[in-house]
Amino acid sequence: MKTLLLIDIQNDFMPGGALAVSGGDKIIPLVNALIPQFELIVATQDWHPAEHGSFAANHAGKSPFEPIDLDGLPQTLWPVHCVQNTGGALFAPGLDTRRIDRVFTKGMNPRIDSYSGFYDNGHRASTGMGEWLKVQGIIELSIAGVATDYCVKFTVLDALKEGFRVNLIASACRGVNLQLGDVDRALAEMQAAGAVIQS
Ligand code: VGL
Ligand code: ZN
Repeated sequence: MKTLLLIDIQNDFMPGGALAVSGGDKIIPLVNALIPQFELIVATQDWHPAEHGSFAANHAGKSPFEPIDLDGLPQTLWPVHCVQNTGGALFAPGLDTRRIDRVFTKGMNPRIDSYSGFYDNGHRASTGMGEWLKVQGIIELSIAGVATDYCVKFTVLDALKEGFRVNLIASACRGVNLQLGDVDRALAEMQAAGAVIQS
């Protein structure tokens, strides 16, 4: 079954959002045009509690984008974003959500971040998405969304580790580029791990 996996296409990652990804809104018409080409549509949502440990605001004296240690793992601190049941966590306006068959949320445990749609950053807990996709008989995923250099990248790398064939639809992804070149490096890393990078 041709399957499209949409990563974190949420208000807070769109221009004007709390953790805006430059050009994030440009992917929406492309994603809407892709949807009719697929039989199964799965989406992830970054879905943090307000007290999440990835938020700089929850660490006295720390600022967004600073590195810290969070429960033994390196963590980049972020602005407060995608808080459960707030407008910033909603799917971006204009995204055609009618054919989304299943949504997997991630990032609910305040002690650990979860960039991948499959596992938290320590591979300590699964979201259930990989198991569910396998039960559906899915062997190949086409992936689009934000951010190329964080949640898209870690989802792609986990999908490959889980044995899925992966097509990354690069034109329908945008990244943060905290450091110049991060998106290009992420694309190279995904390709080296076995993803097919489609424009
Ligand atoms: C993301 C940083 C923090 C993403 C989520 O969706 O790429 N990035 N939380
Ligand atoms: Zn997040």
